[in-house]
Amino acid sequence: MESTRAKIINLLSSNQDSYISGQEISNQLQISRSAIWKHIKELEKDGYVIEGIRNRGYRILQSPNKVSENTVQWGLNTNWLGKSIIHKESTTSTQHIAHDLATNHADHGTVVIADEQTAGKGRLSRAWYSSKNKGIWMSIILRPSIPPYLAPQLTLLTATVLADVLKKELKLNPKIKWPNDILLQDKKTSGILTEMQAEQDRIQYVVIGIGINVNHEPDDLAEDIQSKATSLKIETGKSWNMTELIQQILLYFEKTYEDFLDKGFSVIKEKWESYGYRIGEVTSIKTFHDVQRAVLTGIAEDGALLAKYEDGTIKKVYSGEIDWFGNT
Ligand code: BTX
Repeated sequence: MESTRAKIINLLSSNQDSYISGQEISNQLQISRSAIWKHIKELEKDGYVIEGIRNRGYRILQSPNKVSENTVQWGLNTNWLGKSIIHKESTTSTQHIAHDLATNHADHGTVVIADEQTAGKGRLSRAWYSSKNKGIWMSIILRPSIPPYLAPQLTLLTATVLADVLKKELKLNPKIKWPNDILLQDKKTSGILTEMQAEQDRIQYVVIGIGINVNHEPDDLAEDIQSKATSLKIETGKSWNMTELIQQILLYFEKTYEDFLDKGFSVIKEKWESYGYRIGEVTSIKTFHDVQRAVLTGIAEDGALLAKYEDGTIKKVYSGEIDWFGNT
């Protein structure tokens, strides 16, 4: 349930340029004027600068430059995504927390965010470096009414959301490297991990983990990834406000997810392919048996990569090794 404090922030932020009177807050939230005043004092302790003028009311002048449940909720324009936010300064992995919450009936759209992960997870038991206050380490709980075999589409969807935010809001030129790396200048700046709890024909819940390197300097990246990873700051030369970025991601995510449920996968497929790294180019694909040249043509409904071989056949690639950076 939304806290009273979050409701006050929402009310104030729906009216960002003008004041909202104590009486109106009191009417809408059914709490006393003195209770409102106490909540405002707590928000100020949280770093909010709130102006209160007699006979006019309150307005937020500035939100704190740190990620918290309140700061993310202030100005978040979604309808259902992020209505419940759990923020931790430090945790093993936001995926762990999200799984715990989801098995305990957390709502569709619950979001878990951490400033730092001490055991961040990548795919296939790989590690994901998540240093303190440098990036966005976040998990989204969804309860989609799609069959389990279509769940990989949610990873592709998430990749298009991140690429859209980087392109449209930050004016960068992101590429999506199949299946789920977001690249800037050929280097990984973001990864996505989708985990699911399902019965044979029904998804109980999905947890989508999103990691984005935001304000890392080159030296903040672990040594073993320095040559292949980057951050938004390294690429743009400036620091980014992580609260605003999270809000944008949640807003784009909600819209894209609704479009996907409405119109199906074709919208996602088209967008994914427009961002796809080396789509339309020839590369080498190494399978168990051999290495063959093929043109990468796009993605299939089940999330596989489509490759057209020299003999004209188009095959799905699920886990073949691709020579991404070679010139074929
Ligand atoms: P992945 O398996 O595609 O990528 C993991 C690989 O990426 C590692 O083996 C390493 O080479 C490289 N790597 C590790 N950390 C970073 C980093 N910070 N930046 C760039 N490259 C890196 C990708 O898995 C899925 C990542 C999901 C991370 C989110 S964060 C929130 C949520 N919680 C959690 O524990 N995981 C997800």
